Amino acid sequence: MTPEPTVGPDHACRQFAIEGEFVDLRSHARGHIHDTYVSTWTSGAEQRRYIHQRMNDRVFTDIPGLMHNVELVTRHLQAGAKGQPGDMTALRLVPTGHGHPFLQHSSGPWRTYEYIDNTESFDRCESPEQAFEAARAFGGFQARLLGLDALDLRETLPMFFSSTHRLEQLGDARSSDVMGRVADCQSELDFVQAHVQDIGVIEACLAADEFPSRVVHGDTKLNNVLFDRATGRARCVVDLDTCMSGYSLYDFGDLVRFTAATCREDEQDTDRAGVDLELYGALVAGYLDGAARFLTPRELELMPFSARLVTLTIGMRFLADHLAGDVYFKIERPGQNFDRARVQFRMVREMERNRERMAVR
Ligand code: GN1
Ligand code: MG
Repeated sequence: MTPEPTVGPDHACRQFAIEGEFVDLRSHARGHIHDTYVSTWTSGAEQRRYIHQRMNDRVFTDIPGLMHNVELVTRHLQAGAKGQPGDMTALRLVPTGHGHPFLQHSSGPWRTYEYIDNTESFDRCESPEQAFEAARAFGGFQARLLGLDALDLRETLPMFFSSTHRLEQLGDARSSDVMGRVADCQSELDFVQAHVQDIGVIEACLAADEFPSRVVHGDTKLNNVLFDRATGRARCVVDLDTCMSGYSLYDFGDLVRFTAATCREDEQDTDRAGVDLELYGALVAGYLDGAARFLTPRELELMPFSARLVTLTIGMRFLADHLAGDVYFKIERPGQNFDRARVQFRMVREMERNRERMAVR
C-alpha cells in the first residue's frame, strides 16, 4: 500500500471536520490569488461536496486576520438570513477536526466551505437579467453588512481600496523597472498620467465626510455570485477575502468593470474592450434595488465616475504587477497582466466616450 501523502491537497482537505467517506478532490480553477479545489464525500446514500482553498499567504500575510474577518462576515450574514424572506444564503465555513477556522498545513494555510448545491457561476454575463441579479445580490450584501462594525474587521490588505496608494505602487514599479519592461509600456503609463486628477476624488469625498466609509465586498466579479440553476436567481455571494472598510461605490465600479465588459479581462485584441450599455443599465437598476436606501445623493451622482475610477485603478494594479514581474496576480502566459491592464484602460476610454449615456438619473 502506498502511504498517504502528508503534503498534498488530499491530505489537507481530510483534516477538516467532514463526515463520511472521501471520494475525490478536483482542482477548481478560479481567481488570481488562491488555489481552489472541490471534494466529494459520501455518507450512506448522500453525497456532499466541499470547497477547499489553499490561501495565498504571500498576498495575505495575515491569515489569522483574514480568517477573523471571514468568520465575522459569514456569522453576521447567517444571523441576518434567519427568518428573512428571500432566497439568498450565506457561505458556511467548515472548521478543522480540531475546531479551528483554518488549517496550518505543511503545504500552506487551508480553509473549507460547504459547497452550495444546485448553483452555478458565470465568467461572462449572459443577459441583462443576470446582470441585474448579480448587482442586486451585491447591493443587498452591502445593505446586510451595514450593521457590522467596520472597526471589528482587520485591514488585512492595507489601503486596498485607495487609488492614490495604487498610483504610488505603480510609480514604484516604474522607477524600479526590475524586468526592463517600462520602455514597452509608455503609452499605458501616459494614459495613467493623463488621469491623475481623477485618482484622489473619492478619497477627498471621504476625507470631507461627503459620504461615509462602509463595509464592502471588494471583489464584485460576476463569478463571485452563485446563481440558482433552476431559477437563475442569485443565491449567494462568495469570495469574502476583501470584505473590509471601503467605499460602497467601489463595489459598484468593480461590478461594471467586470460584468458589463464587452470582452474578457485579459483579451489581447484591445479593440474589443468596451462597456455594454444595456448591461450597465441592468447593473445600475440591480445595485440600486439593494443599495438605494442607504446611498447618499452624492454617491448616486458618482456612480458612473466610480466605474471609471475602479477600472482605472485595477488597470494600474495589473500594470504595476506586469512591471514588477508578475508577482501578485497569477498568470498563465507571458504578458497577461499587461493585456489585463490594457483592457482596463481601453474600457475607461470607452466609459469616458459614453459619459452622458452612463449618467444615473
Ligand atoms: C483578484 O483572485 P480574484 O480574481 O478573486 C484581486 C482583486 C482584483 C481581481 C481582478 C485579493 O481577485 O482585487 O479586482 O483579482 N484580489 C486581491 O481580476 O487582490
Ligand atoms: Mg477575489
